[in-house]
Amino acid sequence: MRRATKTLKTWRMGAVLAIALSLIALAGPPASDAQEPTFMLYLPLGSRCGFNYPVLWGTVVRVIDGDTITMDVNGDGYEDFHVRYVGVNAPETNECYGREATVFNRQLVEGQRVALEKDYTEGSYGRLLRYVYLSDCRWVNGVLVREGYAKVDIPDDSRDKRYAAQLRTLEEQARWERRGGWGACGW
Ligand SMILES: [Ca+2]
Repeated sequence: MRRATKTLKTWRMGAVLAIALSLIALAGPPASDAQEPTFMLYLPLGSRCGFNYPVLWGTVVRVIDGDTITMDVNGDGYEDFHVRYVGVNAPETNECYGREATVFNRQLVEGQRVALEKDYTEGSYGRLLRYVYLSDCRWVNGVLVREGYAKVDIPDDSRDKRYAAQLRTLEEQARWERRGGWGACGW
């Protein structure tokens, strides 16, 4: 009788342990911060960016429009090339919300130190296609889409689809909330 009780207790403890272990297995390993920040729109200033791909740091010299900037990467203050944000398209300055997009982009990045990440396409000489991150880790391409200053622009035959799903999710949120051009221009 006594022995049976003890066996039952041992069995129970074993079961509890097995359940606990399987729960830990389901939860997976703790998330590494190296995997997340590329999709973060608003990380607190000073947080570390954990980039998944190589980036090139530089300073934004000039904002051309809602999706194009010029960069100084060798530190002499003069622009070295243009960067076109990849995966997104902001309205032209003569189109609805084009002026607003330019102003917003300027407030966001002009004079800022930013990191550039390439997807598949380099871009043509002097005009590189890149994802852009602020030093506080905000993802510029994503912010523009999320706030309704740009739409996702990834043609079917594009090879630059690394963050297509994330961009489309952000666009859906912007459209749902009628942000920026979605409300003002009936995109
Ligand atoms: Ca330069």
